[in-house]
Amino acid sequence: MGHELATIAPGNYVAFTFFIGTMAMMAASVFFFLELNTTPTRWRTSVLVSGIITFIAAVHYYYMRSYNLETGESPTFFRYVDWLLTVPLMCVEFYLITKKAGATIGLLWKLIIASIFMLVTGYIGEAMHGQDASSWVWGTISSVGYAYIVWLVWAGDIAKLAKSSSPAVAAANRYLGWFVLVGWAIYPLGYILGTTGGLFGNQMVADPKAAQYSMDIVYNIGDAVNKIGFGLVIYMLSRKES
Ligand SMILES: *C/C=C(C)/C=C/C=C(C)/C=C/C1=C(C)CCCC1(C)C
Repeated sequence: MGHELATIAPGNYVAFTFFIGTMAMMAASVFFFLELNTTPTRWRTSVLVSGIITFIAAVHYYYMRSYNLETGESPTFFRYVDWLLTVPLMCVEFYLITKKAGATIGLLWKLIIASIFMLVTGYIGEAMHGQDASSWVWGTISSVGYAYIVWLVWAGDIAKLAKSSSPAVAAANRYLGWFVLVGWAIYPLGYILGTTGGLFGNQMVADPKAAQYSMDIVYNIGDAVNKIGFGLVIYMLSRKES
């Protein structure tokens, strides 16, 4: 095979969502970066981090799109590299909005370590055990890290600090909390769909290739909703409190 131009065939929804994902992440990054000019100083770092999150995703999506198009495979490794960079940055957003109310670096580390734990164990389950029954064990272990983040944001220190902060910060934390509780729950769903013959010994999707494809589509939707959604919540906060 020479170097032919890979094109997206009609009906190839996987490649199409990678393409749309690239565009959406790029557009969001341009928006957040350009809006920095008119963002009050206090919120500039937060909006900058929003732009960095979607920019990192845009670069990965650009790569994952061609990887998927040319190999027909899931870009699992680069998916997790993307998440390992962007999810800790989403944790930084929680720290930044509650910093004025007293959030410590120690609290930021709790969030970051929990997110890395969630992602590394998820990667082990997906990349090494995606075809066997122990994938559900890794998925469950990963969910412990996820549950801890949900708890910190809804009931733990982040929730307490946000409540003691301004009404705008408290409201932003609630919105972000919904993204973490509902938006992030999209990912374990993709994980279950992609686990061929592994989850509780059941095959969710009969064809291994179809299982992989549905997983990628679900992850791509999750990323667009969560990364851009997070950024917009932060952006709205920066406009409410100026
Ligand atoms: C921008 C990317 C984001 C917000 C990615 C979030 C990913 C997760 C919340 C993944 C969670 C998982 C579980 C809770 C169990 C199964 C394995 C994972 C890694 C898919």
